[in-house]
Amino acid sequence: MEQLLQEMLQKNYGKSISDASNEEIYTALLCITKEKMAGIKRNEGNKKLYYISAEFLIGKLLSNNLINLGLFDETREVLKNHGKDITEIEEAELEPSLGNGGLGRLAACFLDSIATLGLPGDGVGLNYHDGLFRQTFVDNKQREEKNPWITDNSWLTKTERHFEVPFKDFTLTSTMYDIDVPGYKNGCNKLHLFDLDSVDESIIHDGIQFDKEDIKKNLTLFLYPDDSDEAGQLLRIYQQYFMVSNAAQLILAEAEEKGYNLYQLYDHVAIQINDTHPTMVIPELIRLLMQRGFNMDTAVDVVRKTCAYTNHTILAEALEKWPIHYLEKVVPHLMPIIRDLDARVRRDFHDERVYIIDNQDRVHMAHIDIHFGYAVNGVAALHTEILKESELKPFYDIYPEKFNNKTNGITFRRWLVHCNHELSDYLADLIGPEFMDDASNLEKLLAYKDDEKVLGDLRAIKKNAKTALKNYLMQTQGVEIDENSIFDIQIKRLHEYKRQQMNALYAIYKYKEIKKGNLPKRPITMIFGAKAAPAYTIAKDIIHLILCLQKLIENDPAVRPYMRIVMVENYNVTKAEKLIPACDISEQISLASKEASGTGNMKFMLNGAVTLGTEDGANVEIHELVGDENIYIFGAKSEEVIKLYDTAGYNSGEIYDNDPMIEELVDFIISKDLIRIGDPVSLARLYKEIVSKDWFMTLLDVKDYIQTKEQMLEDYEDEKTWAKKALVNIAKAGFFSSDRTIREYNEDIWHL
Ligand code: F55
Repeated sequence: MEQLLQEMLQKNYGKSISDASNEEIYTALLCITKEKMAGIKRNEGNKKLYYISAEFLIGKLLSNNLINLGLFDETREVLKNHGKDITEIEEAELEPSLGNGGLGRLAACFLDSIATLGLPGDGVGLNYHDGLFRQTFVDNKQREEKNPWITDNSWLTKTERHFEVPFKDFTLTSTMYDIDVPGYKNGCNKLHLFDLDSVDESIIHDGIQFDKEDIKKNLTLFLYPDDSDEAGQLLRIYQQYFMVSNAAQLILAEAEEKGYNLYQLYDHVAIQINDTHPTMVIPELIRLLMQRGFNMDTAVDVVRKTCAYTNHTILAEALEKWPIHYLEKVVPHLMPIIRDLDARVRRDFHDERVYIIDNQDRVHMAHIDIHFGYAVNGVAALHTEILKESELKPFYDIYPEKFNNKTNGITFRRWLVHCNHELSDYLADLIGPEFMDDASNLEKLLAYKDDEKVLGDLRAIKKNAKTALKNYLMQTQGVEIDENSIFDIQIKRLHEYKRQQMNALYAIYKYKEIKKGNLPKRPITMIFGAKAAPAYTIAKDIIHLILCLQKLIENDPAVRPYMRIVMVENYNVTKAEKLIPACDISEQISLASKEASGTGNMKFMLNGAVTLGTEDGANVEIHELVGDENIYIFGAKSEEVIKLYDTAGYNSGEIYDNDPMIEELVDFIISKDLIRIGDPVSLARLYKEIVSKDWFMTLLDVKDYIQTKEQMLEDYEDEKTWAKKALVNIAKAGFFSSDRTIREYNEDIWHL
């Protein structure tokens, strides 16, 4: 590596390693790594997976690629010998924000595991130039700005592949860009990102505003920020069709190049549809096969044996239903096929709940996937049960054999080895490095459960990570936190069902206790990180509340020494990598039944944090694995919640009226103390939402939540017992390796 780097820097800049800037070294390492990846073998086989996803939240790639290529330690050493620090060099890399949150990050973890297991499988998505917006805070509110990441030298490689994508009023020619995905000690796959040459970043103005109708200039500018903005919905359909038409054409082109018989496409190709965003690949493939001479019945049959669908949510508002007239405006040539598919369903099943086109002329995308794919999976055990028993019950009754669970996972290369070198090096010394190849080996750690030396070492590693985070927050946001305080962290998209507002009510509780003189034994640092969809008003109000509370405490010398709130600006993968190793308490407090899985919960436990959570999503499985002693569970169970919804039995106003403590906490949102700092309109809107609606039942669980969190803070003081909990969490995290998840996908669904 030393010689390669020297030569590259000499050639490009005429400089030595010691003289080169961090940016120059980063660029040189990027070029070297790309060349290495081009040289390793591609994963091949008789059957290949195409993982189609509107989002791939890949994060920065330099370190991860070096780790997977087995070059990381050497590179770090070489740099160190020349007075350079690899973590500072990584700062020069821009993070591509090609995802909203969990769904996009899952796709990225999956690509890593697919390559690592040596399976032939490529990702297919879009090359958003500005990704998801960059978040800044101005006047205690979120502001959105563009988030460019593509530079002259990047991980993208422009290819010679182009396809014609037909829309109603014009046809667009695509260009395919590739990013190499090296497996850990294994071969390479690719992430194919489609783009349009005519996209024009200069049409963006005032943050993230642009002409939504100028499709040729805007198609791949931004990632759809998971919002309800109607003006953006047509653009979203343009994006989706552009993605899947390219994917379908690529799949057929590769199959034809290999000489496969398209009538047996399913022997050579599996297509995974990541949520309903790529659903139009089904009618598009049917259309393309019919262009090649298939009759409709045969095309439907072949496509049905090729496509599988993953569901990531039961929230009704997140299940895509496109009005027919939207589709007619963008892709009229798909409508006859979609109508034909609907007619087939109506012919075979006399139950309007499973029709593709409903009586309001809307196309239910998930229904297409379930009828015309061969597998449907949820992303955690509880989630899959809810799909089978309630949300998708009519479909489960028809196709029980299609339904299966695939509990999510995370790649340990990024979420342990890369983000927490100290812990992973320590574990490798203590229990041997085998856990890197087979994560279940982490259980060997259980042998040290009562070993005081090991427990002390784990505490010291946590403390170092907390100090590193303290320094990072000082440098990036100018806030100073106390590394001896308890770090309590909630980082995830801002959504009412994830209940950041409940955590804020805890902050109000704690603030008032401190004001009353009930001082905690140890200070607490409450850290939040979350972006809100630009059109999601209440989510933005919750951010505003948290930022106002942060200010209030900052300016109160009587409270500040005992509690702090830090809202991290522009939460993203890079920030997650710094926050997660430093966490003591992992906040996973969604309303039971609403969080399909969660994957942050897995990252935290792997890094020795203890979960404070509801029995929701994968928390249920974490609970089963670590046992009652090593997790803090509170709140209503999912059956109870589902019943409350079914019977309209929840009334937040009643709870508020009858519980003086809750009333006091909620009233604080519109107190003089906060109104003085914040925007009265925003705070009043949030207050009203909670007392008159509270759709995600914050007030149902808030007391149990506060009590459980208080218990946790008390238990933290028994350092040894706490360290033991941390150890058990690390030891039991192996199940949540995405290598396990992908093995299951392959055994049960893909058969590569
Ligand atoms: C993005 C765009 C649209 Cl239009 C709708 C939803 C999303 C999105 O980001 N969803 C998402 O992240 N879902 C999450 O998927 C994770 C991976 O399966 C789960 O762990 C998590 O529970 C779920 O909310």
